[in-house]
Amino acid sequence: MSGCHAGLPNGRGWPGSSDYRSWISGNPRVGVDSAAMDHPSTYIVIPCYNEAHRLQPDEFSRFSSKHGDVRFLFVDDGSTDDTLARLEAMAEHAPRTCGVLPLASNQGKAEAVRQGMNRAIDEGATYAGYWDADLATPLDEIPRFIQTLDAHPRLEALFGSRVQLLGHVIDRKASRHYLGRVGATAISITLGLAVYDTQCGAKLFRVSPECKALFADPFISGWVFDVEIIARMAAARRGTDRLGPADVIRELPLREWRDVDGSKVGPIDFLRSMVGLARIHRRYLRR
Ligand SMILES: Nc1nc2c(ncn2[C@@H]2O[C@H](COP(=O)(O)OP(=O)(O)OP(=O)(O)O)[C@@H](O)[C@H]2O)c(=O)[nH]1
Ligand SMILES: [Mg+2]
Repeated sequence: MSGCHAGLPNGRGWPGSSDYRSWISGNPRVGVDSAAMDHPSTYIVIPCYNEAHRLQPDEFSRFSSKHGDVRFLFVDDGSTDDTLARLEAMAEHAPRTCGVLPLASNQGKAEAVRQGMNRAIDEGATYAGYWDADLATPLDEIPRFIQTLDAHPRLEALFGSRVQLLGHVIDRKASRHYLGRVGATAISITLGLAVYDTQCGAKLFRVSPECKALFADPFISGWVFDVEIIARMAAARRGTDRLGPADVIRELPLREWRDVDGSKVGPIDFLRSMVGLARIHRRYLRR
């Protein structure tokens, strides 16, 4: 049997099936080594919309050859190019570490990530997160995310953060950087939280009932759905004795991040994001 099936309609045959479950619990018939079985299973959702030209199958297979405990779940968001065919080929080539969840139509990154996270959680992931398909954040950062969640049981989520520090390579166009800083300041004020970078496409969550709730309902904010996740967490914990987002989310400064050409996010999305922020404030943060 294979761990993942590629591109079957409605995820049919995807590892929700009972034989997949036996795979993740270490069915000896499929030869999963015991080290991989003992380690928490991490799912990384990769939202893909018309990514045929930016996908780097070799990079995924290089990473997987070293880290068989990390599973990639590619969500094809109704792409109109060859993305789905390319993803299916990857999953066929590496069924233990790659799977494809095809969405029938384009629904936007937020919904694609949400669908992927729900699938990962349903499949029994211990940690689940998402990563941009352009690999602006290299896959080699993933193990550090896993190790940090392993080492700090109090933490519920890790957000990759693009901070330029000596010895780190953060290669970002100046215009994107400065616009990003304006947006980040608005976000920080809206949340009332000293967060530096909510918009980096590299995040990992500890799966729990609360994590499940964070992704249960469609987001109302479009591209700033990452901010909405924090706002949902804040709203759920307000008035309880539980620690707030500042104590359970940590930003992890990335050692490497490089802008990759072909971004689909433009200035109009910046304006839409500001509207999204206002919606988030109204729905979750106004007291
Ligand atoms: N599902 C979905 N994903 C999208 C859509 N547009 C972009 N994405 C995905 O979102 C991720 C980020 O998209 P990019 O176009 O690289 O965004 P970016 O402008 O580079 O954003 P930064 O990397 O944060 O600067 C990629 O994995 C895309 O495939 C969309 O309409 N739907
Ligand atoms: Mg990008």
